[in-house]
Amino acid sequence: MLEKFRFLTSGESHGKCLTAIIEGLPAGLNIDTNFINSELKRRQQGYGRGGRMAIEADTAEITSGVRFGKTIGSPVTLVICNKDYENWQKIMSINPEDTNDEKSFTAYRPGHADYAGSIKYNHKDLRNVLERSSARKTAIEVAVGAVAKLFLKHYNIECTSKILQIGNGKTEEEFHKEIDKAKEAGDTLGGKFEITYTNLPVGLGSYVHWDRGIDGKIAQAVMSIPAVKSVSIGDGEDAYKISGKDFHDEIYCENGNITRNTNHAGGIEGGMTNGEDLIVKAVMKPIPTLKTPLATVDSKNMAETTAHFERSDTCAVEACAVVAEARIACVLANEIMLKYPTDYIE
Ligand code: EPS
Repeated sequence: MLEKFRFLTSGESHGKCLTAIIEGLPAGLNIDTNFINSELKRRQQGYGRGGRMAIEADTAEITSGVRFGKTIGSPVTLVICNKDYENWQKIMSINPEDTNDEKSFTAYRPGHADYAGSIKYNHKDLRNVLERSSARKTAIEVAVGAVAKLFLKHYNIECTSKILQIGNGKTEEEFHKEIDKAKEAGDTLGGKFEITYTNLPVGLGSYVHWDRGIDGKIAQAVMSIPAVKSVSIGDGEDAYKISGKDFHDEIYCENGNITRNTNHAGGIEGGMTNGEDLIVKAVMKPIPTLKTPLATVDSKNMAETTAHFERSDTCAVEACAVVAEARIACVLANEIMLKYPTDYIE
């Protein structure tokens, strides 16, 4: 769907590294590696994260496309090495002679990709599904999103995000209490967050075809983050209970400029940005890997059992918001490139 700012990522959760190749960046863009790494650090933080984050200190190495701090127009390659690979070399080996079942498992985890993924790719060992379906891959996506954010900064487009709710908690103190409670019970928690992008030009996206609406592109980008189950724009999730008179943002003129007193539309009308702040809300479901495992079936004999437990987080909503910022940055960078095509920037 991203026509101009394109990227592919690869890498397994406990494999050697995560890689991305980004294509479409103009030459001359300043690439601040400290910024990329600070975004990676943000993704690793948040109350409720688990053991893996204590092992990793994610940093991205740039191996192509940048010279003396600026893009040169060629594809940019980013690499994040998995520190934990040291402990998984034999288990994740690419050599057939190393075949072993040390970390194999066959009891599907409800809510995860295990069941459908094993049928789809004909895997007996669910480890083969877990490794790529893991949210670990969002690390490299955040690195790509950081590059997109650097591109957006060139146009003074900035981003903020906040957590709206975790469990029943609506303040930071309550979030922590809810997470502590869930952890004690061997349970997990999801939550709701909001991303805001400011200073967007009018007219990113289009109404002329169903696949060119920027709201649809953003929804796809955020919905496909592991564990995200709902995405809405502005007050979209409450729109069914508000009448037209109260929902739509009336238009005024101040010193020759269009102004509004409200932004229920979240900055998008007719599939296009309208110059107001872009507001995206999303809900992450509770992480499906549970210490107190749920009922399931063992694929090797179809016997009823309990799900496989893999080390996991209690809550990763803060990290999820950082990932959503990154995914939206990629959509916006693509739209800017479509609207203002250029081979270089100064
Ligand atoms: C994650 C890395 C993973 C998990 C988590 C997110 O590492 P590991 O499996 O070694 O603990 O901590 O992913 C999930 C819980 C999941 O269900 O996908 C990361 O880097 O964010």
